[in-house]
Amino acid sequence: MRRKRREFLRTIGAAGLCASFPLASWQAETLQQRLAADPLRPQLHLLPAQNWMNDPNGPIYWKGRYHMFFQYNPHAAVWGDMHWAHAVSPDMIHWRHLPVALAPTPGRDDADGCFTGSAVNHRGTATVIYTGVKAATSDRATLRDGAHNFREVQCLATSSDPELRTWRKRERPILQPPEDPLLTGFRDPFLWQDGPHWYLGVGSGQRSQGGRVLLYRSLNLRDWEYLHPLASGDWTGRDSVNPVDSGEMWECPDFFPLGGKHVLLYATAGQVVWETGELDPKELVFHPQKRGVLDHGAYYAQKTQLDAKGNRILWGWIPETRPEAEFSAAGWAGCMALPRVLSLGADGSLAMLFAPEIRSLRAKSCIIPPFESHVPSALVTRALQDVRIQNLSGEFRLNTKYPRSSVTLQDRSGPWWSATLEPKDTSTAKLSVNGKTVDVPIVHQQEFSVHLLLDASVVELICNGKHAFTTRIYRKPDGPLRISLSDSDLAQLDGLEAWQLRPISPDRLTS
Ligand code: DQQ
Repeated sequence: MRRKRREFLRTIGAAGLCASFPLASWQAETLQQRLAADPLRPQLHLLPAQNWMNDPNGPIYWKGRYHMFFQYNPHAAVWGDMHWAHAVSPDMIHWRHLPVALAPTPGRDDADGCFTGSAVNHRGTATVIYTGVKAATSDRATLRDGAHNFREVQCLATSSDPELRTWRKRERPILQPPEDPLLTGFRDPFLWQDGPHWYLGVGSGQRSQGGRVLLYRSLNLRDWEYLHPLASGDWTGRDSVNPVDSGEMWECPDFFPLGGKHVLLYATAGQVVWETGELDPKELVFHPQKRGVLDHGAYYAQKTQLDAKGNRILWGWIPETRPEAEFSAAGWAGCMALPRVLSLGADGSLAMLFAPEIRSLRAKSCIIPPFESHVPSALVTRALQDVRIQNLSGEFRLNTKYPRSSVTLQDRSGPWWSATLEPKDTSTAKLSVNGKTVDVPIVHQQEFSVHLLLDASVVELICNGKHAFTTRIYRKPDGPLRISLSDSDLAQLDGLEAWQLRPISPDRLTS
């Protein structure tokens, strides 16, 4: 079905009909106008000019510019026919779209999709390794999720132009999947280099056992030797047709050194998991010591890169949480999370902050410094009345005292977003965001620090520099957003900053 559609588009394109057919340009124009006026469409987050996107792919700092590739369906605002879209940025915030970097090649091993992968600098040449998929019979398929039977292989492409606009695919895959009837998948490669060797990890798993990262080694990125699993996890015990839903398959693994430890990230059962621990340098096996959830909300298929200063930057896909019929009709789906800087917390857990580059978007501000006990609450209440965020495009930072803290943002129609933190026991607190509650670990908690970035239907929250919770809200704004605190919350408040944020493009089409 998808193939037929592509062939049809190629045929009419070749006949020159696309350019001269007035209905096509009229339709494109109205879709653009509709997207530019859609108040739910983000204005600060990277997303394609129209249609569907998912995972970040191969982010790389190359010749002074940040390049981001991402999973993209050029035909519709639903998942399918995966291409690698491409955007470039001077600062990881302001993006310019470039032509699609990778498209499936009919007849080849990536005929049904160029899935997720990574980009590296190999002896001065930009090189991507990605998963190619092609429909296969069930016995040859490695991806069997109930809807598709795909055989997954790892493919390589290189670019020699400075803007990475054009990519040359190697004709044959560089890696075939292991012959293993229990294998639950074989995709989403990541790489690291150590001396003359390249190491490649591939997301995988075993039926009724759990997710795995399979480790390979090479000197030239083309010829690979299988070593063993770098890391292994546990099955949830639930039966599911799609092994990703039951923790039997790990998608989008990533592995890197951080603060004297190693960090493993993987996506499974609808969440991204982080593990910090030690890499045994001889055995090349990862031993996790701590584990947590990277973001408790709408956040998946993470990927990291090093920025120009050597910081470990986290990217992720923010999916839609509304029904498919709604986002498909809207003409766009998904966006890229804003960059976050990762670090290792004092207790060995993963910590994160929004990348400082985001500050370049700040416009009008309202700052209420940390209060002295003698500041009359009437003054604070009056100052809070000045906080008005227009067009759902703003940033908030506030501190409130533990144990119980709550904050609400509201427009004329009532509460729009709210978060509460309250103790559960001595080592755990309950964090609730818009009615969804999760347990988060706490250590000697004194304060609740909230850092919030809101952009149309997306709210990214980082709480206490550790606990992230991304929310989607599909209610159109009714007037400016204001902050609302009860008298008891006001008594707990200990400083607040709010900024109106500037869009990254004038028309919500990103750039
Ligand atoms: N998305 C890609 C896969 C990956 C999944 C396909 C995770 O490579 O496993 O679009 O969202």
